[in-house]
Amino acid sequence: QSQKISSALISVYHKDNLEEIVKLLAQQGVRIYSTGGTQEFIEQLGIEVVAVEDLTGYPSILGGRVKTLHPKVFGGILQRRDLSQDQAQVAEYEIPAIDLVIVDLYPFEATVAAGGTEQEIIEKIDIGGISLIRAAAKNFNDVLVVASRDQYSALIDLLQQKQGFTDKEDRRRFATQAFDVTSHYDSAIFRYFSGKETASFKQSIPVAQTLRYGENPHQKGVFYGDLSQMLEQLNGKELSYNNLVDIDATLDLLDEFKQAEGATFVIVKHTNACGVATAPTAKQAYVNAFSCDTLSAFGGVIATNVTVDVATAQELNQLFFEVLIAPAYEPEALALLESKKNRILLLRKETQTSTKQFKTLLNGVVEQDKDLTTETAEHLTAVTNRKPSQQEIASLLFASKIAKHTKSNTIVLAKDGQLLASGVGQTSRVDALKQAIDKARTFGFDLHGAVMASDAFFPFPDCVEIAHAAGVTAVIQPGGSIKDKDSIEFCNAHNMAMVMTGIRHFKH
Ligand code: 93A
Repeated sequence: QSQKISSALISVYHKDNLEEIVKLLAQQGVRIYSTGGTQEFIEQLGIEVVAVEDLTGYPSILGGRVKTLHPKVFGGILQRRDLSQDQAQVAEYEIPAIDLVIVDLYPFEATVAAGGTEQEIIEKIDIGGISLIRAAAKNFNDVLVVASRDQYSALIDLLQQKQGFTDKEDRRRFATQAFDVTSHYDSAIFRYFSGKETASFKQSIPVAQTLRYGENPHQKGVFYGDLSQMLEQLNGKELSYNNLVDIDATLDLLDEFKQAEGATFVIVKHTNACGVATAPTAKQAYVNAFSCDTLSAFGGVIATNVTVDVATAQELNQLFFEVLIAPAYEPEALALLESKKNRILLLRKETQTSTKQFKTLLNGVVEQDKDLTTETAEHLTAVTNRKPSQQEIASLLFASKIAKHTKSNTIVLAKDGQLLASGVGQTSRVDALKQAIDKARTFGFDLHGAVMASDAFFPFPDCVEIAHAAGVTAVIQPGGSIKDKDSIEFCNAHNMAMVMTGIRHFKH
């Protein structure tokens, strides 16, 4: 309901832009109470103002630490105008109502940013001001609160438009902003005390680690989270921002492959796989993964789901890599690998990675469930006359796991538990396929009998045409294009097998 503002308490650190407001309030016959510095400022404008000391009957004490913290002030703000018990009490104790509270808090963050001493910073923790804001916001039913100078122009508009009256919606809107101000203020104090940064979105992550830098040396970087729950570092330098990004992508991909199906090695560069292989032994899996792209593997992040033995360590030692992650290392293998000081060796612990993903954009955060759907043989619908062989089905499922973790648009070519090549992050699917074929040839692979996986449907039959010409015999894709029929017809005419999954795996 509409209520007239009859009294206001103004306590502001910065006095700028206050003039217009107090003049307007004075014009509208509002009684103004104020703290020391603010009171002086208002008096200088020739406007009548009541000192808060005169209201409370107490001076400002402890060097200003206690100015407004008094029942006459908080009783004035928090009294419920429509509650007879409250009104009886304020009459008994002679507590006048306060209808408007304007506060500009002590500049805590600015004092920290300016490199103030501990004592200066502590003194800038506002106690009375923040309490005034919280009290007024709590009692938005009766009180209008202005918690920051950013809201001055909104206040002026409101005072002018409604001639000193406010509606409950107005007061609730201002209260909402007030709680934003107080929570931000207290978060800044927490950050200072804990010596840590906290995530800018409202998810409290207790542990933060300052990184040497972000993606590039001129960018600052912080990791919010507790890495020690997932990984134990056995050797090497401090993990960098880019290491963390790649390790995350590497583990997500590796987790697609179960140990029971054989030893798997994945090699990742810039979040995309440049080598993946599953084989009966760790050494064979590594050798096959490495042979996929012997150039890109240089400086990569490598992970395996089996113990690193001596034979595998000897192979690994011939490559310069950045990070190796394994569930276990044979002692002798570890000794061999540790001989190169800088290389980072990590022991994977048995922890689940989070099922949620966040990304900042447009000054906000988007959240989504992680893509945790993995195709199995039951997901596959054969849509061609020729059904894929058991061997092809195994390769198709293998390829689709890699495609799911590769930047879109992607095409993955694979055969018998080995990634042959992929096209990554292309703006067209045809480009992704051409890149994959070209790469496979560069590293000496014969694509005859290889399979192709696509993260999303084929809008035209061009991809199956090009794949067939390169030797590909079976294809896995979600399906769902209005031109699926054209791709299927081409496959039927050329003895290719195609399966559809109905599951798209964009990764942008
Ligand atoms: O030290 S305080 O936390 N103690 C108080 O009781 C109190 N009341 C208002 N600081 C307090 N304030 C703050 O004083 C306000 O938030 C504002 O920033 C400042 C205004 O003081 P002055 O009017 O004396 O310049």
